[in-house]
Amino acid sequence: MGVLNVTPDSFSDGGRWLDTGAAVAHGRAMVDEGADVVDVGGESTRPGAAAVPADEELRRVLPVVEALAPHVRVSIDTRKAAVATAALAAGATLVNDVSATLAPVAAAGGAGWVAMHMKGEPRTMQQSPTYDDVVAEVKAFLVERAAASGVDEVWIDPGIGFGKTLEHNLLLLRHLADLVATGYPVVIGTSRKSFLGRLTGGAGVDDRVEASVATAAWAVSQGAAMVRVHDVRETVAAVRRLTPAV
Ligand code: HH2
Repeated sequence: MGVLNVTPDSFSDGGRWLDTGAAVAHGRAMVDEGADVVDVGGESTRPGAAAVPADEELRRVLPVVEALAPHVRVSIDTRKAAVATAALAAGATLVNDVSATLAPVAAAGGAGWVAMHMKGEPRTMQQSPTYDDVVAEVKAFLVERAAASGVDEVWIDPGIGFGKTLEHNLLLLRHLADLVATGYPVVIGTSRKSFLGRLTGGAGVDDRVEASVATAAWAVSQGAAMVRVHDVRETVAAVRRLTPAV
C-alpha cells in the first residue's frame, strides 16, 4: 500500500502532493513501482495535527481518487463518514480507518475496511500513553471491532505510533504473530515514523528509509498481509521474496 497524502502538513510528504496533478502522477508512479493499493488521505493524523473540515478534505481527495481508481485499488484514509462515502462513490474500494468507527460506511458501500487501533486522538495521543499489556489490549480491541463490523473484507492494524511509546511500538512489532493468529489480514504502517528516528538516530524523515524498509520486511516475514509505505520501490524490492503473495 503506497501512501499518498494530499495535505499541506503530513509529517513525511506534507505539501508535496497538494496539487491534484502532482498527486495523481505520484500515485501512478507508485503503481509502476509495485504498489497494489494507493492510500489517499486528505487529513494528517500525525501527533498534534489539527482536524480538517470535511469539505476541505473532500476537495483535496476526490479528484485524486477519481483519477487513480481506474488504474489501481484506491483506499481512502479518513476518519469521516462523509469523506469515506464520497470516496467510495468516486471509485475507492477500501476504507482505511484510523478511528476504527467507519465499518457501517464500508459495509453500506460494499467496500473493504481497515480497522486501526489508536489510543486517544491525534492531538493528544502521544501524551504518556499507558497500557497494562499493549499487545493483548490492541488485539482484543481489533478483534472485537472486526467481529462486530458486518464487513466482509476486514483488515486489522495495530496503529504503530498512534498513542504508543517507542517500547509499545517495538512490543507490537515483536509480537505481530499474535495479531496474525487472529485470522484477520494484518496491515502495518511503520513508514518513516518518528520511533524509527529514535532507534537509528535518523533526525529527518528522509533518513528513515532503511529502517522503514527493514521493519516492513520484518512485518511481512511475520505474516503481515499488507505494509503501508512511502518508499514503494525500496519496500517491494525487499519484501518481494518473503511471501508468495507479493
Ligand atoms: N499511519 C498514518 C496514517 N494512516 N493508516 C493505517 N492503516 N496505518 C498506519 O500506520 C497509518 C495510517 C500516519 O502516517 P502518514 O499518513 O504518513 O502521515 P500523516 O498522518 O501525517 O498524514
